Amino acid sequence: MKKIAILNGPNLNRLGKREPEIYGTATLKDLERLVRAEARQLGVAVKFFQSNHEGALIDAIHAFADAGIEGFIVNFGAYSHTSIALHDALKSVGRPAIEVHISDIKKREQFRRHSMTASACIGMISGRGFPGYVEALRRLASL
Ligand code: CA2
Repeated sequence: MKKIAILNGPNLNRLGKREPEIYGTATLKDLERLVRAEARQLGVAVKFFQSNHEGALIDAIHAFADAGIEGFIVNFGAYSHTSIALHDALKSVGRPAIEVHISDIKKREQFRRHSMTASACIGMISGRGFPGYVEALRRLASL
């Protein structure tokens, strides 16, 4: 069975609590339920990890890769726009990753429009809400 890790970065544990006009009203737990349901259909094993800390996300990438994870779905939150270290962490494990953003970062503030981490990924899905994660899972499952 293919194994995929879903990594969520800073503040994504606050989903559903504020800014519903941008991120909706559903929570991170709801997102996990949605992705798990799709994973069952696809016959893929999924692992979830969320952290507000850059180093913890880097450690998780290394640990998941060493444990045999074959692909990553990543939403590094605001670290997407700043973190060369997370870019390098994805490069260091050499597994396909797809970056997901719930909101459309290209249509938001200037400082969100560029992703530092996307160039370490095989694709980016931005602005499609939670279904973006489901789409990313389908793409990785089909590789
Ligand atoms: O659109 C996305 O998925 C983002 O990665 C979400 C990040 C943001 O920094 C990125 O630019 C785009 C923010 C994560 C969640 O932030 C919250 C803010 C208010 C209430 C709940 C979550």
